[in-house]
Amino acid sequence: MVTSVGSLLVRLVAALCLFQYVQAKTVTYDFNVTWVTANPDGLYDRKVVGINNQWPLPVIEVDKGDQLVVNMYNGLGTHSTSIHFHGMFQNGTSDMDGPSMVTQCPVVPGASITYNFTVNQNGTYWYHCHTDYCYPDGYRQALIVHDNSSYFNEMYDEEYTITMSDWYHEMVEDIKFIDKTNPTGAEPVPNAFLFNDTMNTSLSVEPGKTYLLRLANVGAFVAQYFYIEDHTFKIVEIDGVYTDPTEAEILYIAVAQRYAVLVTAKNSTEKNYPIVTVADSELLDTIPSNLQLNHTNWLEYNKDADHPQATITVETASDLDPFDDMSLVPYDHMEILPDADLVLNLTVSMMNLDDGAGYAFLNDISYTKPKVPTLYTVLSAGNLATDAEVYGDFTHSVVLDRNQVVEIILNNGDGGSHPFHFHGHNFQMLDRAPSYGRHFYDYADGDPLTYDPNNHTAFPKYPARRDTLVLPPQGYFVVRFVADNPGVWLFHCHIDWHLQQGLAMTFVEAPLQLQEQLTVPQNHYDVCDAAGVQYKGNAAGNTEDYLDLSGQNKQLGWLPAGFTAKGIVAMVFSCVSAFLGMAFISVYGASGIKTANNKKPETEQTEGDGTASSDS
Ligand SMILES: *[C@@H]1O[C@H](CO)[C@@H](O)[C@H](O)[C@H]1NC(C)=O
Ligand SMILES: *[C@@H]1O[C@H](CO)[C@@H](O)[C@H](O)[C@H]1NC(C)=O
Ligand SMILES: *[C@@H]1O[C@H](CO)[C@@H](O)[C@H](O)[C@H]1NC(C)=O
Ligand SMILES: *[C@@H]1O[C@H](CO)[C@@H](O)[C@H](O)[C@H]1NC(C)=O
Ligand SMILES: *[C@@H]1O[C@H](CO)[C@@H](O)[C@H](O)[C@H]1NC(C)=O
Ligand SMILES: *[C@@H]1O[C@H](CO)[C@@H](O)[C@H](O)[C@H]1NC(C)=O
Ligand SMILES: *[C@@H]1O[C@H](CO)[C@@H](O)[C@H](O)[C@H]1NC(C)=O
Ligand SMILES: *[C@@H]1O[C@H](CO)[C@@H](O)[C@H](O)[C@H]1NC(C)=O
Ligand SMILES: *[C@@H]1O[C@H](CO)[C@@H](O)[C@H](O)[C@H]1NC(C)=O
Ligand SMILES: *[C@@H]1O[C@H](CO)[C@@H](O)[C@H](O)[C@H]1NC(C)=O
Ligand SMILES: *[C@@H]1O[C@H](CO)[C@@H](O)[C@H](O)[C@H]1NC(C)=O
Ligand SMILES: [Cu+2]
Repeated sequence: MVTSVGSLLVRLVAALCLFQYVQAKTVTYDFNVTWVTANPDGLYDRKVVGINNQWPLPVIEVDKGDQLVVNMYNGLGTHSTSIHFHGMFQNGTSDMDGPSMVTQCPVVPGASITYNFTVNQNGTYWYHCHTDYCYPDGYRQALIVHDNSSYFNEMYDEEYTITMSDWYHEMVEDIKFIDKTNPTGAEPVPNAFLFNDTMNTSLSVEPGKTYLLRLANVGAFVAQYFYIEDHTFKIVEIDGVYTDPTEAEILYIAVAQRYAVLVTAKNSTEKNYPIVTVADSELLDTIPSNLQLNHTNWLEYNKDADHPQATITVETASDLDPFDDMSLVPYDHMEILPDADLVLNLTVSMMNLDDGAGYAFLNDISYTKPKVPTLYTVLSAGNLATDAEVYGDFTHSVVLDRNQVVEIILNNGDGGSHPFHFHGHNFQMLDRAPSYGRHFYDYADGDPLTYDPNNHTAFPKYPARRDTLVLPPQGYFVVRFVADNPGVWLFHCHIDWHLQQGLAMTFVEAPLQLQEQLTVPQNHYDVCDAAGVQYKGNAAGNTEDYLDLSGQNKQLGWLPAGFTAKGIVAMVFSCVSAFLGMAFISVYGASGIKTANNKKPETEQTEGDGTASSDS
């Protein structure tokens, strides 16, 4: 329930605590979510999602160990919503994770929900809407977990939180994207790029002091390069994982990724230095002449001195050689996990379905939301919760046993890069090809690389971990994690357009333990009642026979033989680069054209020895 709403109200309630040094407290935010008008790029007034009549939205700030309570009232009138706290493991509170139809029902206009969970992590996170692709409309902001016992706590004087993002003038709903008029699935090109939800700003610094910069790309689509002219910095955290301090000059920050870096100011106050962000134009199908890809903000030593524009020394972003996050070492030196109990071999592809529009697939499945949120299917299915069938064919659910070591091989059969995010976990990054740098895009139009378990680069002893990892164009990555967090967790591309096209799957982790552990608060079920969404039953809403999926939501049919020339041309065009030299693509291609039903292809997975079976 929203009790007091108006201005942002943060109530701090110190909890009774037996331990002298532990000061866990409850931090409460009341969010009244309504439309407001904003013009952060100085080009266009638009409607954005505001909180308590404000935009930019409030940064959520807590200390490690705090209980975070967010009371959200949906005052949008027209749109449903929900909040995902990106990077929070929600260990024991999977119901607080936020994605609609995965762990909760959509919060319809006029309804309220309370999120309430313990924050047992440190570092730089963010929150955003996770219903119907609404965060590009402004519903996103940083979430900082302060930790004054971090190893770098004594190494800096002050900290700054900075978001960067792409920016659209149109509302998401007004952008024609999944549409037969856009058969190639070309992503909407942003109108601008923002630096902390504005432009042309300065971070004031004092000589000799060291600053912790918390950087978060809260955009919907475009990655950005980041550097500060004449300054290097030390990376100390990625996606909430402390790293050994590692010097870097240029970062490549994909959407949803975060970096915390230490920058030491020079001793002289004569000059101000450009903080440069460059949008990765390789991601854009077209670059309108009026789109400013690079931006200068300033490390300001002297506000009366000149604020010079960046001296871009290279012509295009692809010539910038960014720091390769695979080479970072977590500060805790957690060793590589043992060989996996379960290996999933997944391939990303983009194809057209029979409406002529472009969709995205993991092993031929384009995520399609179920009729009952998957978490609620777990909680109502009894022992059948361990049977992936009950979650339906198009949520692409994989059931994990408690504490299994899981390895994901993700091959990219597409010429675009995809920042993949895993809810509820971070993963160990074992291998990726090609690596960041000048050759990152070499394969976009050429022969794809596929991961060969018998011939790969040596895995690191202490692999870097993060919750969002970029899958290179026609390359691959390999990650591992332990299924030690009972819950329902989405694994998806964080380009919001690709999520909308179905580039997602679901991990149902330790469902029987989850049934024992979790009690969903009544207000979450009330949200379902308000939305008219069932909270019992299988993916098709069947509460009698959980193995009967008739009536489930399905992805559209494959392109039938003899589909209009326009459709075929579109499909061939969109897939042409992926076809080259890829044996499995001929199978996909053929099945795509010849079959017109919704038969689910087998998902490749095997137990045990690290090899995965091929298509059956
Ligand atoms: C939310 O804010 C709107 C606009 O200021 C106001 O009309 C409405 O009463 C508020 N709702 C609640 C529940 O406070
Ligand atoms: C930032 O500065 C540029 C260049 O001077 C200008 O074109 C742009 O309008 C400014 N943006 C804002 C939001 O003030
Ligand atoms: C939040 O959860 C804690 C722990 O379960 C509980 O004690 C507390 O009452 C809850 N607070 C709210 C506002 O729901
Ligand atoms: C660290 O943070 C806790 C909780 O906010 C606070 O009680 C404590 O005084 C802080 N310690 C230092 C050394 O700043
Ligand atoms: C949070 O920080 C503390 C102290 O620096 C550290 O011991 C702990 O492992 C960190 N927790 C996580 C989840 O990173
Ligand atoms: C970035 O914006 C947030 C929200 O408005 C603000 O709290 C923060 O101080 C800003 N950061 C800087 C470096 O100005
Ligand atoms: C700045 O001055 C301090 C103290 O004189 C010195 O230790 C430090 O090396 C200087 N830093 C730089 C970057 O010159
Ligand atoms: C960056 O800006 C400079 C000067 O404003 C311009 O000449 C250059 O083409 C821009 N580069 C990119 C990649 O946009
Ligand atoms: C192993 O991979 C490397 C690098 O991709 C390649 O050059 C080499 O031919 C491969 N070796 C075998 C035996 O396949
Ligand atoms: C979740 O909590 C359990 C029990 O405290 C712990 O063993 C596990 O490592 C945690 N998992 C994550 C992802 O935080
Ligand atoms: C993964 O699947 C693809 C497509 O079916 C196949 O080409 C590849 O060999 C498989 N990789 C492994 C490690 O099984
Ligand atoms: Cu993607």
